[in-house]
Amino acid sequence: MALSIADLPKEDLFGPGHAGCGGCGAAVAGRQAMKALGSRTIVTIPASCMATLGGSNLKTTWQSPFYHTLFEMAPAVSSGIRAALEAQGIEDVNVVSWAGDAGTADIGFQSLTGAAERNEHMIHVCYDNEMYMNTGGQTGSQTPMYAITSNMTKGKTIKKKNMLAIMEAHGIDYVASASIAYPLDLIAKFKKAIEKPGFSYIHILAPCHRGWQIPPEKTIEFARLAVESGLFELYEVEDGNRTRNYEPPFIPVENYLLPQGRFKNLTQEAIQGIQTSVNKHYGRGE
Ligand SMILES: Cc1ncc(C[n+]2csc(CCOP(=O)(O)OP(=O)(O)O)c2C)c(N)n1
Repeated sequence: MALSIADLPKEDLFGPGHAGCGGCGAAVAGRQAMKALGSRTIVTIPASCMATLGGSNLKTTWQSPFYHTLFEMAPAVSSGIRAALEAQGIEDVNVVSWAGDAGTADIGFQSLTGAAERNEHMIHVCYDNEMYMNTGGQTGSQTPMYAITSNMTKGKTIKKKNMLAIMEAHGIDYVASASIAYPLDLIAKFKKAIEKPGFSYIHILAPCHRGWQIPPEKTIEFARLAVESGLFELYEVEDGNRTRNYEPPFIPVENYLLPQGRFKNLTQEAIQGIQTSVNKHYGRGE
């Protein structure tokens, strides 16, 4: 049966009172995910906005243990925590590494691929804001082509690396994409991941209004436009079976791209190229 809002716990185990920017997409993702994960969860977070906004010194907004790791190693630390829990016979704790796109796809990739290869009993979350935001919005492998960043001021010249496909290729228990604009879908995916005996990977599109150069109150709206245009597909892979969770209405990609300041250099030719690749991906006519 489909999940409904009435099924969700009222308590918030992440926020309010976090130290992030108003309109932070990553914080919304944390709040939504914790509705499924619950307080019997240990979260490891590498260097990122989420590490900072989740608390520092004696304050934390996570209502569950949260461990700030070095940049390269959240999945390795999670693996160690799972081993320690197992050694103590503790089975009712979710172990989650929660990283930004750099902590997942770039600087953190070696520990992620190792933990996935071992099919560790854990969930890795990539909250993808498509830039290195905690250090000022630099380009990474998850930055889309053409996006302007603080170190590529004319726009990125290479394509976004497909992390979901890379993680699927590990043959892990569960792979899913999610968006903060579709909270019930996101929460249902966390509920599924908790039940898996091995490794789950959840990739959440979580816009950053500063990097994307959009109004802060439009974070959710842009997370939705990405999905509605078909540029960010909601799907999951279980036991090798791929399911699309939402059929987008296919609004034109330019409705999503052009209002964002980071795409202000987009040419009509580039927009057409992006639209063509979306059409091709979904098997739609030109
Ligand atoms: C080994 C290492 N290199 C660089 C840094 C500096 N650093 C801290 S956070 C960060 C960017 C993190 O980007 P991402 O993982 O995408 O998360 P976001 O900041 O966007 O939330 C960088 C480069 C560091 N702490 N450690």
